Amino acid sequence: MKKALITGVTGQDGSYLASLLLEKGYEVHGIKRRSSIFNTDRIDHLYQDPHDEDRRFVLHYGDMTDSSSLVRIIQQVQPDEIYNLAAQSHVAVSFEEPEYTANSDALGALRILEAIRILKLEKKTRFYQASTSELYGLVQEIPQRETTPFYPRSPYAVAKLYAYWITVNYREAYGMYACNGILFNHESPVRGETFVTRKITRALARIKLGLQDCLYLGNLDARRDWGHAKDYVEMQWLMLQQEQPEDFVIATGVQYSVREFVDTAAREIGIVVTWKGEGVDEKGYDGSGKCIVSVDPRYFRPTEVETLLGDPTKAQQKLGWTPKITFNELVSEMMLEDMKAAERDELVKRHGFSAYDYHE
Ligand code: NDP
Ligand code: GDR
Repeated sequence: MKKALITGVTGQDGSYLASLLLEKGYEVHGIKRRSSIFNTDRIDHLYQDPHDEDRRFVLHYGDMTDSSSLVRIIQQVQPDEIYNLAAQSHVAVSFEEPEYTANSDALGALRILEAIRILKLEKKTRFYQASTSELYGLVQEIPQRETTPFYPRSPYAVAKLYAYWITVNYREAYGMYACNGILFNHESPVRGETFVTRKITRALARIKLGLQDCLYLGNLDARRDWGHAKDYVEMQWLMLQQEQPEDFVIATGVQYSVREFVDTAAREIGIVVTWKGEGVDEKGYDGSGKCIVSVDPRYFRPTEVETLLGDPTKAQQKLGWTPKITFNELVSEMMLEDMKAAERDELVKRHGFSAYDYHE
């Protein structure tokens, strides 16, 4: 039975990848970090009792900033494959926490690669690095492909640039099977709530049910190539199954603006969007009960990535990979799940909890 180790297993991609690898018969180990509250919501459905001798899903405490924990876990697990998904992954937050972002996202990748080398696992353990379209930043070519020059535009992207090159360097220097997936934005119903897509679907659902009045956003004209996380983790696995390690762009090849995402999501639940500045007052509310979307400059970034559009030709030709889930299907699934969550919240707000419910 193959063993895989996933850093960032509690995140969006980690949860989809863990499911996929368990379906494929792997023994899956995940690294979670210590938190004062439960942080395993996305993988609770995969939980297996530690007393179960046949369990194939095991969690370990560790942190990307703590080499000793990483070496200990890798030594104990002796994985065939490591998927390095852990990161401070929010671009805007990286301007607030640049040093921490560099430590976890750049040096974190180095720590894993060094652990593989120190433990003499270079020939056994294959390594996947979660690289990103943010590397292209101020784009030098449209669409972006594997050969497009990088121009990172945030502390997050600069940290990921280091991780990208250290992965290439360990492949060349030590003959390791190490590769980069340069993934364009991918979303899902379990996308973090502060990324723009999930922020939009969550807010529109709550506005529809009267739980919230207004959705405040930053740059509405930013354009992204949005795919579905479920499709993209399949590619992460495929990249580690090739004869030779190589880097791949993973994208849909289609882009939309943030404004178009809002419109598509609003249409999905039949609400009308009123944009601030179009017949609304300075609070962004026109009193008509319509959905109000207002621009708040606090969400602008010091340096913005205006447009990203990937060219997935190499992945299509060499990995036989094409995304299955369309943009409209992605938005529809996210809207549906956030409507269900808002309906639950609205029910609680309307009826509250009673002692009777509690004891039942
Ligand atoms: P998430 O933010 O959903 O998940 C990040 C994961 O990393 C979480 O499990 C988080 O733990 C963990 N983590 C963060 N810091 C540390 C640390 N110091 N030590 C250990 N674990 C840590 O990201 P996604 O799942 O969306 O993305 C996965 C990876 O792919 C990331 O590296 C991201 O940068 C990259 N990427 C993502 C893209 C996307 O569109 N989603 C596109 C391109 C690249 P916790 O749950 O406790 O916060
Ligand atoms: P991104 O994703 O920065 O591309 O990084 P995000 O969803 O945060 O932003 C996409 C675009 O939307 C604009 N935007 C807003 N963004 C947020 N978060 N909140 C807002 O209110 C808002 N309004 C407009 C942003 O300015 C930006 O242009 C994601 C992460 O998953 C990274 O880890 C990953 O590497 C890249 O995708 C590929």
